[in-house]
Amino acid sequence: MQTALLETRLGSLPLTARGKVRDIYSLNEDELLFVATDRISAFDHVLGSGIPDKGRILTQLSLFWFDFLNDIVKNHVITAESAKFPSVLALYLDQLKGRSMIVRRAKMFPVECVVRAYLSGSGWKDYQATGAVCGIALPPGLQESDRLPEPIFTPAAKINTGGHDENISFGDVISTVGEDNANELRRLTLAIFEKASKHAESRGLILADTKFEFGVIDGEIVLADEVLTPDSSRYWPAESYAPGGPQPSFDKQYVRDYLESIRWNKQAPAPSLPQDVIAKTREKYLEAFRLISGRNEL
Ligand code: Q0Q
Repeated sequence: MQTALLETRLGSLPLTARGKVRDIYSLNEDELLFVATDRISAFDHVLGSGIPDKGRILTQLSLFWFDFLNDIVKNHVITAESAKFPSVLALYLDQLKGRSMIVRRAKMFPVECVVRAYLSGSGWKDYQATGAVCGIALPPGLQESDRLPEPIFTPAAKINTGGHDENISFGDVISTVGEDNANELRRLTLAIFEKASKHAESRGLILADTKFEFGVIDGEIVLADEVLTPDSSRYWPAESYAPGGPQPSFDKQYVRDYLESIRWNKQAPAPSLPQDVIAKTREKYLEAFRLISGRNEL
């Protein structure tokens, strides 16, 4: 079994941000290096084992989607071809190849642009408590995982890098970024989702919800961060869809089932995974890439 890259070490390159799975380094005042490790998180914890090639697979998936959505919105990617990386990265290409991209530094909106076509996760929790999500009233009597009458924009504010985000109203978005930007973020979020979910559906996958991050480059709103990966989206296998309860995750179900089987109390330190769960989960990421991109090779 290949080894998983759990941590990047890029010498003196300044680390800008470290998420659960991705690390961002500053190359210069206009460019950042975005690296996707093989870390995997479940129940808001980074697990003790990585999934070999997960970072490469999800990076290639993001790149597919950025290109697929180019007719709707520009993005922050400069290049993902390591042969074009600056010489300062020459020593680290073995860590970076296929799992990193150089992006334009953007002025990021402090809003997680979430869109939901199905009732799940925090949306289901808010609906059970209030009959609404982010102030959007929904029909009574919906069950968990029900398809919504139409996809809804359900923004969130980042509380801190580690924890949960908090669902906010569209009015809160207006207060944060102004009315024009709020309308444009919602418009772009819904337009991107419509095109992406139709493509996913044509490949046998339900795109239940996803999260976009946008920024401004040269006065223009661009799509940033990662896009439509299983880490930022809920993908369900269409053939097993059955509303009335939680759906099997396309990519993390083996992990979740294992963690339930050992009765993990969902407190740190998060357990490691057995080899067969790692191998099967790697296969699911490859399957998602092949299904969505139509390509067999990374
Ligand atoms: C930027 N992030 C997110 C993050 C930790 C991602 C900073 N083009 C950009 C981007 C992007 N994308 C960012 N800043 C300036 N220009 C994105 C929240 C944090 C790991 C991965 N943080």
